[in-house]
Amino acid sequence: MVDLNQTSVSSNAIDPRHPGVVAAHQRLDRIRDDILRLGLERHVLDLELYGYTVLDQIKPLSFFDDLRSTILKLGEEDRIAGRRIPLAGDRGKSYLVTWLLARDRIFEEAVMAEKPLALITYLMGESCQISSNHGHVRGEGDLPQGLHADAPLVPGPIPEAPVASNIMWALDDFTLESGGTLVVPGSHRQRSHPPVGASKMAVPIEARKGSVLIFNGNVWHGAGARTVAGERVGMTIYFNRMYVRPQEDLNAVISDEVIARNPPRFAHLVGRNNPYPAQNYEFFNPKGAVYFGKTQDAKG
Ligand SMILES: O=C(O)CCC(=O)C(=O)O
Ligand SMILES: [Fe+2]
Repeated sequence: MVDLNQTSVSSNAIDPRHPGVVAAHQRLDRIRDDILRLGLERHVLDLELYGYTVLDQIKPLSFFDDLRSTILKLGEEDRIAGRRIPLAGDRGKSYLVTWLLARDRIFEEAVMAEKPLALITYLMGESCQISSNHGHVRGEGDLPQGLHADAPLVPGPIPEAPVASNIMWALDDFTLESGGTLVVPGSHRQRSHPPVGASKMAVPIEARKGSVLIFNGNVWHGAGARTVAGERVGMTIYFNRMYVRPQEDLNAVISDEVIARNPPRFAHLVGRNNPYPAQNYEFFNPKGAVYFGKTQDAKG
């Protein structure tokens, strides 16, 4: 039994549990301990009830400014190189800036920010990995993004344990007018892609610049239309389970030097330990062997 009240257990009692069961219970304890230590209980309740939550000011505002200016600088480099990715057609103003984690050191600090990562771990388990790290620049006058669940290529009914979940850093104010993210509260329980007309149920997430949004990937959401001048910049760190193919092959481009300067979990997050794909005529990557059992547990 998990010791929910943290009362002491007699030290010479023989634990009848299978070691795999002990490990699964210890995983739950670690997730719970982190949530309590970081004071995130209310956010867990939000995630359960609504499928998303908003964290305030987990870093100084200057860090959000630095992320924003770095994303805009990289987006400009993409434009000059002729590879900028439009989000609302060639005539639209909105665009995506991709592969951020591989392009500037500042994004490593964002990825390892403790509170959002603890909430993602609550949703996705300890073994989850980064699928992509994107800047989302929304300009005035473009149509809203279609509502969707972050479960691309997955046929419904989508799994209850989300295949992906997202952290969205609000690098500008998120409001209805600014083109903030729209969401259908509680829709993560439907386990489906949004039906036609779901946008009539959507509300804007109101979040000041300096906030960080966490979404269960099963919640129906999408960028709203910006109706005021200027740009809304957001940054996603998008996580998936180990069995999902990542949007960006970060493992292939992140060097051992970058791995060495970060906490141990970083290596796992970028895919160093994924059992697949095998290399060098092996059956699977041996570093990933340990995950075969535990990833079948939603929190594993
Ligand atoms: O930009 C946004 O507000 C949402 C982006 C999003 O949900 C996505 O690209 O999957
Ligand atoms: Fe999304």
